[in-house]
Amino acid sequence: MNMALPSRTVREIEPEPSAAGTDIAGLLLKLPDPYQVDRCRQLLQHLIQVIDWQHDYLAFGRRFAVPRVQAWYADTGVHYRYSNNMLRHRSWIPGLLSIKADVERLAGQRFNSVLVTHYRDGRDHVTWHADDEPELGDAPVIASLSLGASRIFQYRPKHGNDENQSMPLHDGQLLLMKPDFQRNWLHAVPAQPEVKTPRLNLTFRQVHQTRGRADGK
Ligand SMILES: O=C(O)CCC(=O)C(=O)O
Ligand SMILES: [Mn+2]
Repeated sequence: MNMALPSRTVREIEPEPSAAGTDIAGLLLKLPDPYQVDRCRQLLQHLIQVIDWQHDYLAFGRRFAVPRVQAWYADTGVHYRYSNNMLRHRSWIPGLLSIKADVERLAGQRFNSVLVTHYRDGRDHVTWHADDEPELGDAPVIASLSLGASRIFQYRPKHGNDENQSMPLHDGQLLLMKPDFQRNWLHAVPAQPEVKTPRLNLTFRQVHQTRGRADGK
């Protein structure tokens, strides 16, 4: 995860609808919503309860917290270093496996892992970064499902002085991030103190570099 400082003004861009979904500048694709509102509410409550949330990270021998809580579920032997913090490997649970199957069907892609992020309220956020770690391969496709509170998703080119762009991500929305998005752009979910309710974001990923360990941890 490469961090950069937030700044600059915000510009809304025009999405282009197509059969597969709504294309945004060839970088992002809004796929059809996988679930109705009631199902989204159920999933939000269920996942908040059953996920084995990680509240802090161990890096360079020190423990520290980030302004959100997260969990990493993946196939056995699949590991991922995120912002230099090794997330603890968790084995799939039924709730996440069934969402994965729905997301894979809509995205037309297979995934072997998911990073689940719990924004407990509008104070939780994630700063500018790209999900461009080598283990995601040269052409990472990431499917991002949002549940719960609507939050602003910002993005901007890695290089140059172009304006920030932004769009809201609402309850139940599924967004496909295409390879060029991670290669050439940064993204962030800024703090919105006025938001008082939780949001979950599930980013389904295909990790290529795996390490075999007998215990799968
Ligand atoms: O919460 C979101 O919509 C994005 C989260 C994100 O950027 C990530 O998990 O890498
Ligand atoms: Mn990201």
